[in-house]
Amino acid sequence: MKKTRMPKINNDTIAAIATSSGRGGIGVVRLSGDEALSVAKKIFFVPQKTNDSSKLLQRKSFISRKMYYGFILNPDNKKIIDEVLFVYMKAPNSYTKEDVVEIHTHGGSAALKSVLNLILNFGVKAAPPGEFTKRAFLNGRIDLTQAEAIIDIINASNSKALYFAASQASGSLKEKTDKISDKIKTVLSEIEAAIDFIDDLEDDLDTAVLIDTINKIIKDEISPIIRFYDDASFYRDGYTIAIAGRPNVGKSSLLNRFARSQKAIVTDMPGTTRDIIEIKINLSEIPLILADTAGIHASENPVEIIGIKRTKEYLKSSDLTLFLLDASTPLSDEDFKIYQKVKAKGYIIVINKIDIAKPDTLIEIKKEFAESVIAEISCLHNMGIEKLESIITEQVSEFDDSNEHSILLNMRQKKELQSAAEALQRGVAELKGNAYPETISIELQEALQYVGNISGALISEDILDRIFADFCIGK
Ligand SMILES: Nc1nc2c(ncn2[C@@H]2O[C@H](COP(=O)(O)OP(=O)(O)O)[C@@H](O)[C@H]2O)c(=O)[nH]1
Ligand SMILES: [Mg+2]
Repeated sequence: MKKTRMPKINNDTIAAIATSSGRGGIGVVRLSGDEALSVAKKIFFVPQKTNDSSKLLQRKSFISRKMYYGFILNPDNKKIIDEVLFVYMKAPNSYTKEDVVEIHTHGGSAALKSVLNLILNFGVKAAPPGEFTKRAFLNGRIDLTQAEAIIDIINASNSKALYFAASQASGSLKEKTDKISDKIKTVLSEIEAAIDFIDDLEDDLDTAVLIDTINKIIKDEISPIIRFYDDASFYRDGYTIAIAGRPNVGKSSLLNRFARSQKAIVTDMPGTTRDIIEIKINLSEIPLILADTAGIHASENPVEIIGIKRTKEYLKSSDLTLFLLDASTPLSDEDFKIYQKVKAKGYIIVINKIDIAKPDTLIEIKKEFAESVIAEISCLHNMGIEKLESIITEQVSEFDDSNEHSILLNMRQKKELQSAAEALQRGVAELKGNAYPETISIELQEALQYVGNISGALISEDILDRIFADFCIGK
């Protein structure tokens, strides 16, 4: 496998607005690089007396990590742009390990942009997305798993995602991959020792023990983390729940109840909903994507037919279905047809309109779906919704996310781990076939490289660029 040297750091001084756009109490402009302080100093002025902006002076020296109060002035016309706080963080004690200056302005975009423009006029470069964190990585302050965890912290939409991202930012994944690497290295050293001394692998190497050790690395260390990615990826991406049922059972009404607003049109006319309407909510800190769908029935209307086709596709891809039935009308063939589509995956039977339920229908439904989880609700009168929410939460959070393998990988990290496992499997096959130790060694080295890619020990520049392109500007 091609090994690449660590990319070089570009030493230009960079600057960006680090806070998100829009109005806010404060906003931060951040600079990093050799010229950060010398440039920022040119536009920062402090009052001679507290609360008196009539006499402003340029400050010559700054103590690292001390907050200074003052004003940003346009150096050309000496007009005040904003009242700010100013902090200088001397290398290497900063986010990037370079000299960093942060200017805390008021949070309107005009103030922030004006300050940034002044800085850029001095030849400072506008930072591309992720450039600050990339420098933190290239300067060795954090490894790649920590850098990627910072994106996840920024993107976290719920406390669980935040928890996993924060534990990764403090090094949990790095610890894990180091452990896996160490185990591979132990096997590798035995095989490499054999390269120099023997011709016949079987005589001198305990092949059975080595095979067993490698299999254990795959089974006990790598596979559980990959499995956790598959099971828990909804913490990152959201858990998709389709609301399905025949026309007029109250699907759109239920979506609106979850949304706590009128997202979907509700009428007493069957076939109102044609497009799939998705909303995102957090239920007990689990991010859910709920989808209102077109009522499934035999329709002649070409638009509705397209909607029904989309609904059927959505049902196949969603994680869970809320299968709605109407307590006020007897079960129909349509209900059973939909049930056939729904039952292959996780579903909850939701009986709606219990405010106008027909006792016979209720009994019939409960008998028919005796084996299923059933919730009774009235969308119209907001009854049973909280109970339904807790049933959903129970179903979704059934799996264990508290063991040592509970590390929420991203797609890139998962692929590297998978490739490592495949390389190890090839190693096992070769051990079984009594291949030359050199050949087996190559597979194990490849596995090591893949594991190493996760923390970024040896990684190419284009992969790095792709990773950091996912960041926001100013981070
Ligand atoms: N009585 C009663 N009517 C309801 C309830 N939920 C929905 N409806 C009514 O049923 C009709 C169809 O509702 P809608 O949400 O559009 O159903 P959809 O076609 O499945 O999306 C509307 O007139 C709603 O007001 C309920 O719990 N009780
Ligand atoms: Mg509808």
